[in-house]
Amino acid sequence: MRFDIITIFPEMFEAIFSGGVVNRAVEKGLIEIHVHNLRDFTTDKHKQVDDRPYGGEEGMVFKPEPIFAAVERIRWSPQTPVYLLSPQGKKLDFRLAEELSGHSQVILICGRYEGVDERVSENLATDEISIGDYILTGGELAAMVVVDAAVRFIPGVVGKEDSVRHDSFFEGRLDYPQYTRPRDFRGMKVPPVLFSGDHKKIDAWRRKQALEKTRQRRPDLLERRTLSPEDKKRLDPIQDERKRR
Ligand code: 4FV
Repeated sequence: MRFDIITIFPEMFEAIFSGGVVNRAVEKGLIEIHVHNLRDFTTDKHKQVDDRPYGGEEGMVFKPEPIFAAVERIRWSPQTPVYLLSPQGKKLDFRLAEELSGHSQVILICGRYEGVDERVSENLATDEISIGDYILTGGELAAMVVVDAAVRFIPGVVGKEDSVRHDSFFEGRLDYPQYTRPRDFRGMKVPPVLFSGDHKKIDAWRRKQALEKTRQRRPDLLERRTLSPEDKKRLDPIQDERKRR
């Protein structure tokens, strides 16, 4: 799978993709990440990529010409999805991340300043993606998040395949608590069940904890999924316990 990223700050990506799982995946040839400088697709000697907004207003807007030129040069085929990172986009979640990982090429456009000429979104981009309801100074960080979330779905990128399939969100719940040594840190103890060696008990405890955390922090996730009778049973005592309090 190949990501092509269009930005005026290509150097921002060097650091991010020079280590960790993503870098290892590149070295293993499982993925390719190509970062393109938008200025290389300008035709004027000032390599102008932005201009003042029509209708007046502060700030600058990215011009359409360099972006269209870049995408038309980079794109392998009309099937290649082109995403503009913007706060107006559809929210990135694990489903969208997995969908992206299914393409052989994905192009990501990173905006800056007040945004990008609307004709890019209307006539060039397949869609827009947002990583959250806040305004960033540029689309670069959002593009990094998209790449990092998507590559985990590519076989061989994350050590234990099944760990992706068992990603908490896959199962519509948050993750269960994790602990490591020491068993007692400043009187804060690891739940004994976790070193009981009784894996049935451990799994049940983890499931209950995950459901409890999901109910407390992300009840919306529970609404979206049908709970198995076991999970229902696991949850109810918690409900009753809460009612008692
Ligand atoms: C953003 C987001 C985001 C908007 C103006 C870049 C900035 C500037 N991108 N999810 N939230 N982009 O805030 O993706 O051009």
